[in-house]
Amino acid sequence: MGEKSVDRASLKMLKKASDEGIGTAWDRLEKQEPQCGFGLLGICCRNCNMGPCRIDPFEEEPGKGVCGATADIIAARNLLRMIAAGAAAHSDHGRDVVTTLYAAAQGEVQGYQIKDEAKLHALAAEFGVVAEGRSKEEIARDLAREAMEEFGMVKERLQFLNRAPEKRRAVWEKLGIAPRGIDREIVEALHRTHMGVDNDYTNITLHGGRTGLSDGWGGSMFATEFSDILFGTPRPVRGKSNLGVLKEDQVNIVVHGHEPILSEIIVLAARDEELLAVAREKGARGINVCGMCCTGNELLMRHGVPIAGNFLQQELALVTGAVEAMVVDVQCVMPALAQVAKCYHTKIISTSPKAKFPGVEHVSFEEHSALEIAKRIVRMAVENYPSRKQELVQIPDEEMEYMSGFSVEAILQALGGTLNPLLDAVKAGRIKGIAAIVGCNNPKTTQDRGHLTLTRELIKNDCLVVQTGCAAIACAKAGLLLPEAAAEAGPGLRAVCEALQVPPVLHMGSCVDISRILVAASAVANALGVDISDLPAVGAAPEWMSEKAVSIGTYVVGSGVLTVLGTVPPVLGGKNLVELLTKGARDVLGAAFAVEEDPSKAAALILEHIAAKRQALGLEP
Ligand code: BF8
Ligand code: SF4
Repeated sequence: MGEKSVDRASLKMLKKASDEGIGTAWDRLEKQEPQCGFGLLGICCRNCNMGPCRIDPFEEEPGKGVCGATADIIAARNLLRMIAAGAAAHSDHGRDVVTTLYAAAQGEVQGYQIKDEAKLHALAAEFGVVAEGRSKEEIARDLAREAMEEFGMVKERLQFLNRAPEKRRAVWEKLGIAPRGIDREIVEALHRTHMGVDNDYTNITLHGGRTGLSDGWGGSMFATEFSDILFGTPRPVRGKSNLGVLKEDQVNIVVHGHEPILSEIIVLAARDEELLAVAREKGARGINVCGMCCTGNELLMRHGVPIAGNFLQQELALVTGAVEAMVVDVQCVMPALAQVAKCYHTKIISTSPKAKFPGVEHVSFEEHSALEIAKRIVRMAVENYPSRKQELVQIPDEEMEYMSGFSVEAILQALGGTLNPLLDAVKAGRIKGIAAIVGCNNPKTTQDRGHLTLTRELIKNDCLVVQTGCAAIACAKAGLLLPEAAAEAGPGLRAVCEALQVPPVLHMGSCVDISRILVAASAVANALGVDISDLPAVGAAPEWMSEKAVSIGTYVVGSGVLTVLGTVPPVLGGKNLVELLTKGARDVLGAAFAVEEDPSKAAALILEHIAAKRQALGLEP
């Protein structure tokens, strides 16, 4: 195994974990190696009980499963199931936000309000909900009902598709991949991959495109837009990042997972005077709520709440010995946390009925008594403070300031209300192109190195970088989300950033907020009168690991943007499938996937692509 991380705080905690005999994801990966070759190539199938079947990639006569499935069919089915799981995760998160808005509109919940009325009205207009002469609650209720229908089979096309350029919508219609209903596409993906249904790898992959699009232009977009209505649309804000945000003399609560519905209310509860008084009684100077992973991104985007780290730091946060409670909901929450927590005083508190651990305290969170429950959770953390084992406490001093909160609305405001300054900069070549660098950490590759190397190479070459998810947290920790980081940018980008007082790397939110990037890309394409696939734009996921990332990559390619993956997806056993994903897709979608494990080479590939797109648009390369 190569170097584990480029993050000094992570390295310090890895050393501490090893001294204390605590295994982490890196150690468990080592124990898994060598990983199963069939699995890595995507050519094992257990979709029915005639199997499991696996295809020998070295046999001369191409192998088949018992049912006759070829390597391409098996790999395509496995890929579609990954996309469906990823789309389901994002969209079920979206559903919870829609349900919360509905309940808030009915006055049935504690602690939630309609914060962004302008967005509520904009969305009401978009969905044809009458707003005139009605209260915001009435509008929100009807809007939420409209959204609920988008998940099912009442409608024939997702409403948000209309945000895409006309040319892009025509591509989707022609290919028959315009999503109808969010849940419908996910269910159909499971149906098609059942034994003996869709036996054509191209047809299976096309539905993968439709399922992915139902995430990006559906479930994720609802998660983003409705969260903005409930919690406010992000505006530029500053805060601190990395494990150094944990406080030696305060009650540390880490909120980890994805949905802002829980974490927003925990932040509120932690300000409760009575709980603060109990904390002081227990000898703590205060209550310090920090984020982890995407729920942390939601909080930092809207409130500048400190973020303790990205995906591979969840265990390491516990290893500091200074976390009283880690409160988790759904997604990217490692089962290992329960084991690591046992070595310290930390309480893991699960809150979603969908996501429990054996032997871990569960406090079921539901929006109707949200504030009460949140206070109960915060109290549990506060009361745990005296149990801290001082001899095990070691908080790394790494801490870095960030600037975040770049919603599309905030970017527009920074530009002075119109896209023109950005378009002019792109046309004049001060900004060569725009790269969205997103996604996870993966112990198969050095933590944060892919994100940082690629980002630095691109800004140095005058590409504006937009980010979400764990990639954005990596850059926050490295100081790249500060206006001062423009010093690392090429002269053109640097001048633009200095004039606007913005960083060269814009943090646009959590992974569902990649929908913000779709909206921005559509706005730019519409302003130029072209398709998204004509733009000098790329997507990249240098360290991805999650099925959600597979869904994202699929809808980004489906939306017309080249997507460069830094860890190899499990499809290589399906040779024709690989051709389709990396070349064939280009002919029909105007974009495809590329895989490049070396971030410097990925940067070169991206810059070449951007230069070609600029030339095609008649701009200086
Ligand atoms: O949704 S980037 S490791 S935390 S999957 Fe998970 Fe990946 Fe992080 Fe956020 Ni996104
Ligand atoms: Fe084997 Fe076909 Fe069954 Fe898959 S669906 S396990 S390839 S028989």
